[in-house]
Amino acid sequence: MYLCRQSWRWYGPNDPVSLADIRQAGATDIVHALHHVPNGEIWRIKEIQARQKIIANAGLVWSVVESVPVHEHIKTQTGDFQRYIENYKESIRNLAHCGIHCITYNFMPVLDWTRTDLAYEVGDGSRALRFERAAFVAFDLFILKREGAEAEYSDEEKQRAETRFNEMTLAERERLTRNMIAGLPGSEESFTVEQFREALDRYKDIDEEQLRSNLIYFLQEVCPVADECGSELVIHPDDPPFSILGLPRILSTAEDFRRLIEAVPNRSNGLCLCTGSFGVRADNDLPQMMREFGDRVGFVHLRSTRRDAEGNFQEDNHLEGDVPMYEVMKALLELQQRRKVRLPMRPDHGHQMCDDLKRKTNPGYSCYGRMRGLAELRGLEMGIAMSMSKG
Ligand code: DNO
Repeated sequence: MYLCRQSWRWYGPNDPVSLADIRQAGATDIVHALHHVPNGEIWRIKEIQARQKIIANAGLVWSVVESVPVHEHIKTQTGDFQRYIENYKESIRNLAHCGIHCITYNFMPVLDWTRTDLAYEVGDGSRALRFERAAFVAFDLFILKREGAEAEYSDEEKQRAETRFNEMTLAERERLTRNMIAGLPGSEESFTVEQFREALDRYKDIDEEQLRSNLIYFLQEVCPVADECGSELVIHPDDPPFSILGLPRILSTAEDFRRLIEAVPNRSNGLCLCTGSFGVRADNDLPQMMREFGDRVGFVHLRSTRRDAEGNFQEDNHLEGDVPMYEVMKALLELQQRRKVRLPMRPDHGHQMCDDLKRKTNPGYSCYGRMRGLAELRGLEMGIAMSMSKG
């Protein structure tokens, strides 16, 4: 049987979850990035190898990069973007030289993933990441005071946001601001409110079609290099999978990815199928996406979210919530047998729980929650695999 490669995101030597912890959780593969290299600069072979060595010494293998960030100038096609594209090509070559062929990236303007609450207490006392619509709208209208924002929300939403904002203490407002713009783990960017307004401003003339065409241009440039290296560039979907703060978003649905592979059919143009991100939209049929894009899926993030009618969502335990994990896993196993490959998957996010509640952790990336997630996913995988192999 071709089973998943069980992987785990590690943030580097300062990550409170050590490589030894990860090994004990049962993962074999590491998902990692050179977070200290500034966005846009080349990842040098020596630096990649130094990290590989640390990881190998712990009995693990660095097999996926998450992420080589795409510089904002590439997304907006301004400034020195052509140089950043050349640098990106060089990083692809250097990683391939070191035997690393799976590279994750995203094309979300300004912000990477976004949540309003990083410690939302759920019923069992553990803490989850949450996106609360009213708090989000309150941030937009009353903290950021974005021009034109009012026109984008219904009267009911504005009312709810105002009530919510008035109820917040100063400390809560500050925390919300930090959560929104100070950069979640892996985001690589953080802002003050003023800088954030400037960053948004750079997109005022860039609509969805323009951003999509900039992404296509980028891929037309880098994919031939990745093809040549036998590497894959797997795009991570928008999180949340809809436009926020007036910014265009172009990888939120199956149709978005379909358009991308039609425009750039190169073998290396792949997908990081993140069930938690896509799963926030009820119109994303995840098992079907796994089947349809099976040949392009190079990396899988498994997690679940639970949404409600008001547009809030929170991260759920891996086998609960709105993501049909059994169907997703079955489709993933089927495609691996068909393609005769073992794809890396990682338990994505996890609640802050048990001893991690007493420690400082990277939001979403604490040890126990992910360990629980991986254990559940591994059991699910084995159950399905056994019943498949027995006919
Ligand atoms: C969040 C992550 C994202 C992801 C990037 C990929 O937990 O899944 O930050 O790494 O969007 O470029």
